[in-house]
Amino acid sequence: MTWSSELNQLRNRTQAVLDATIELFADVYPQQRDVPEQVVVRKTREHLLDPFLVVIAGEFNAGKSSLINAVLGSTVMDEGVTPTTDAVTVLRYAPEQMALLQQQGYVVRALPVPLLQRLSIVDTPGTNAVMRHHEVLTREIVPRADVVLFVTSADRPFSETERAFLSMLREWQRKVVMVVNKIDLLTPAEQATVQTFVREQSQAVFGEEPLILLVSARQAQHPELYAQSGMPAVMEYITQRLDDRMRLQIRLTSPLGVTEQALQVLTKGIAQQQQAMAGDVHTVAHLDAQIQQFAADMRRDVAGHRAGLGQVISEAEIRGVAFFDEHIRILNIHKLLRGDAVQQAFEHEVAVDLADAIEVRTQELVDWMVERNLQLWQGVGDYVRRHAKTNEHMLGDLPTQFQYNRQALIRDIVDTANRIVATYDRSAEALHVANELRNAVATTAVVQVGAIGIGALIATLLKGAIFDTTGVIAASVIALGGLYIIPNRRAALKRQLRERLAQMRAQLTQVIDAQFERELERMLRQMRDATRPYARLVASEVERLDSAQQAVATVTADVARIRADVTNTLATYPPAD
Ligand SMILES: Nc1nc2c(ncn2[C@@H]2O[C@H](COP(=O)(O)OP(=O)(O)OP(=O)(O)O)[C@@H](O)[C@H]2O)c(=O)[nH]1
Ligand SMILES: [Mg+2]
Repeated sequence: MTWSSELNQLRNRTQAVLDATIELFADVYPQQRDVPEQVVVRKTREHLLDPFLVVIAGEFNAGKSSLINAVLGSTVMDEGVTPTTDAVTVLRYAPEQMALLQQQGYVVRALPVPLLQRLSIVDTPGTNAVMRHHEVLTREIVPRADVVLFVTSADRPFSETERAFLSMLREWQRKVVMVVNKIDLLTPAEQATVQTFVREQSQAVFGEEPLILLVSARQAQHPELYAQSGMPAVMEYITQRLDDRMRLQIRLTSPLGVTEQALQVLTKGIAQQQQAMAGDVHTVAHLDAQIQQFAADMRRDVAGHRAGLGQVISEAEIRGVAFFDEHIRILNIHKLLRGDAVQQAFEHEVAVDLADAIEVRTQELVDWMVERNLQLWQGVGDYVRRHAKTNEHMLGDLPTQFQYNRQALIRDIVDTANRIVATYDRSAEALHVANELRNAVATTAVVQVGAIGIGALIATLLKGAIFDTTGVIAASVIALGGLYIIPNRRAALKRQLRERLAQMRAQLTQVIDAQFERELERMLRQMRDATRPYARLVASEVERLDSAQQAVATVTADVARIRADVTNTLATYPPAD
C-alpha cells in the first residue's frame, strides 16, 4: 500500500469511529439534541481534513495577541491593557491579505506569511474575561486544536480559572505547551520561582510535565532584545519540533483523543442511567418474585386443604364401617327387611355428615384462595406505590420519554390494584370459584345438577352407589333367608364402601387440583397482565443501555487499533513514495 493510501485509510477509519460515536450519543441520550460532547465530536469530524491548527489560549491580558505578533513578526493582532481580542480569530495562509469570514465572535483572516502555510494560528479572547466566548472556544476550537499554546502572565501565573480550562483541555487530550509571558517584569530569581511554580501546577493538572516556555512577547518585538526574550525557543518549537512528522502524528491522533473522551462521557452516561434504572429493575424483579412466591405458597398450602378433604372422607369411612357393623346383623333382620329404614339411617348417620364436612372443607379452600388473592393485590399495590416513590429521585438521568411512560405504567398498576382491592367482593369471588369447582365435579361425575352445593352433590353421588348395594343386600337376605350369608355380605359391603370412598377421594382430589390450578392461573394471569407493560418498558430500557454499552466497547477497541496503526504507519516515516 502506498503511503498516501495508508494515510487515507487511517483517516477513513477515524471518520468511521467518529460517526459511530456521534450515533451513540443518540442512543444514550435519545431525546437530547446537541449534547455538548456530541457537538465536539461532530466538529472534529467536520474539520478532519483541516490544516494543522495552533491555538493560543489564556486569560485576558496575558499577552496572547502580542505573542502571535511576535511569532508572525508583524502587528497582526491588536494588543491592549483592557480585554482586547473579542473574537476567535483564525489566521491562515493566502498569497494576499484578506478577511475570509467575519462573524460575531468568529473571524477568519488570510495573511501572506510563509509560516502559515504549514500551520494555522488561532487567537482567542481571554478565557476568563468573557464567559460567552467560553462555549465558542470549547465547541469550535478545542476539537480542532492540534496544539494549544497556553499563555499565562508571569505576574499572576496559574489562576483558578486557568486550571479549570487546562483540565478541560486535558480531558479532550489536547497537546498543551505552557507559555509564561511577561518575564521582563521579573528578576531572574523570580523567573526561576515562577517556572518551578508553573511546573508543579501543570504537573498536577496533566499528570506529566508539559513543555514550559518563558518569554517576553514585548521584548521579542524589539530586535535588540529578541535574543534574550525567550522567543527563539518558541520559534524553535513551532518550526522545528512541530516538524512534518510531528504535525502529522498530532493530526492523526487528536481526533482519536476526542473520540476517547466522548466514549468516556458515554460510558459514564450509560452507567448513570443504569444506576437510575436499578430501582426499577429491582421493582420488576421483586414483583415477579412476589408473584412466583404467591404461586409456590398456594401450591404448597393447597396440600393442607387436600389432606383435610381426605381426612373427612376417612372419617366417613370409619363411620360407615361402624354403621354396617351395627346394622347388618342377624338380630337386625326385621329392620334389614325394611330396606328404606336402613337407607335412611345410613343417609342420616354417614352420608349427610360427609356431605356437610365436604361442603365446609371446600368452602374453606375457596375462601382461602379468594383471601390470598386479595392479599396479593394489596401487597403488590403497596409495594409498587412505595418503590415508585423511592425510585423517583433517580429519574433525572433517564430519557424523559421513559420517565413519562414509566410514571404512567406505574400509575396503571397502582390504579388496578386499588380498584381490585376497593371493589373486591369476597363472597361474589368465592361463589364464582365454588361454582367453577362444582361444575368441574359435576362434569366428571356426568350428572346434571341444579344450584346445590358441592357437598350435597357429592353426597348424592355417594348415596346412590351405597344404597343400591344396600338394596341388593336386603334382597339377598330375604331370598336366601341367609343367616350364614349376612357376615359375608357385611364384609362385602364394607369393602365396597371403602372402594367407593377411595375412588371418590381420588376423583375429588383430581378435580380439585385441576380446578385449583385453573383458578390460580387465572389469578396469576390477572396479576401479570397488570405488571407486564411496566416490566417490558424496564426490560427494553435495560436492553438499550446494554447494547449501547457493547457498542461503546466495540468503538473503544477500534480506536485503540487505529492508534496502534498510526504508530506503525509513522514508524515508516518519511515515506519512500
Ligand atoms: N510587560 C509586558 N507586557 C506585555 C507583554 N506582552 C504583552 N504585554 C502587554 O499586556 C497587555 C495585554 O496584551 P495582549 O497581547 O493584548 O493580551 P491578550 O492576551 O491578547 O489580551 P486579550 O486579547 O484582552 O485577551 C498589553 O498592554 C501588552 O502590551 C510582555 O511580554 N511584557
Ligand atoms: Mg488579544
